[in-house]
Amino acid sequence: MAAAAQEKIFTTKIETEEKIEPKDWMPDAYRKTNLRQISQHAHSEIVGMLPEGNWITRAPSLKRKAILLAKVQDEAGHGLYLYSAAETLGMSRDEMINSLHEGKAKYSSIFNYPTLTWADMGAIGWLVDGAAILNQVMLCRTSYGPYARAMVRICKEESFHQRQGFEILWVLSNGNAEQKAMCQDAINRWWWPSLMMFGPTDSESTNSDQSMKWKIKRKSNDELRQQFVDMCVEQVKVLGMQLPDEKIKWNEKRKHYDFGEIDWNEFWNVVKGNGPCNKERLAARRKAHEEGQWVREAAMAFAAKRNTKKTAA
Ligand code: FAQ
Repeated sequence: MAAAAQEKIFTTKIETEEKIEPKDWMPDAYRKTNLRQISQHAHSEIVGMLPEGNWITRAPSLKRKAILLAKVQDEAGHGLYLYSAAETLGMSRDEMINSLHEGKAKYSSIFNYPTLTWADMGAIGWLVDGAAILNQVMLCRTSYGPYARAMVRICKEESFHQRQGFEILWVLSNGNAEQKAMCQDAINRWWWPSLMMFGPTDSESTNSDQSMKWKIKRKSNDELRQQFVDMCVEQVKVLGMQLPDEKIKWNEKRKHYDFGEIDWNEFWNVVKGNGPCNKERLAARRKAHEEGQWVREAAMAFAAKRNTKKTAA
């Protein structure tokens, strides 16, 4: 079929909300943008296991340990669904993982901050998973079929993650003076980095225009960030805590909360690899990958043996 005719079918599918599937013709740039975003998203899930994994052995009770363990395992699962979705676009998982380990691929800036106290587990669940959900609910309707379907299941699990985080903070906020202070301190440290998760402001977002036209993204970075601020301002009241921004104020005209300026220098510094934990995170990922080599080899040998038996039968 002629290129123009193929492009017409693709454009019509986008316009009529029909999903683009792996075997469909798609423009190269559409393939590349999806691959970039989905693989970055997968890397974020996998690197995102590290800050919380740090607290599994130090969780304050067996129940908290079991919940945190389940949450961190969920993140691994999310990474796997997303790597599988990205593989349908023609890049192998090995290539994606090498690119992460070589420091070439991006992952969310948020995971380059340290987890200093138990309250950070609450703040990550409430704020980080909360921000992730807003973005991911929109992605359940993204135009690339495998990505949209992966997001449906991920969102269900993320909403459990968010609630468990809020509950950790709720317990601390009803505790003694030290626990209340720990809760406030975690909110103070995670608030601004969580706002940065939505990406640069719309005027600086290089990919947004095209991604919105292709319906990969359905809402802009600033729209989602505003939705997040509006949601958190109400939720923090339940905790009896404060968001660390004196400029938060209801704007009757906009029907949204105004908020202070994000430190974009900090954001770009972290994205470029110079955040508080970037080097530590990549070193931990590389080490885990190297130490897991024998597991991958054993799994491959087992699969090959099973296949030989099936062929012989
Ligand atoms: N960090 O033109 P835009 C989670 C980069 S999952 C690092 O606006 P785009 C679950 C961006 O890649 C969290 N880099 O880009 C969990 C681009 O660079 P490039 C992850 C960032 O793609 C919870 C450049 O800046 N979620 O948390 C960031 O249109 C708890 C220009 O930006 C997703 O990945 C950033 N924050 O919009 C796990 C969702 N923001 O690639 C464990 C899917 C921007 O041109 C524990 N991704 N950059 O070199 C998206 O929705 C989009 O990719 C955005 C960025 C919204 C993140």
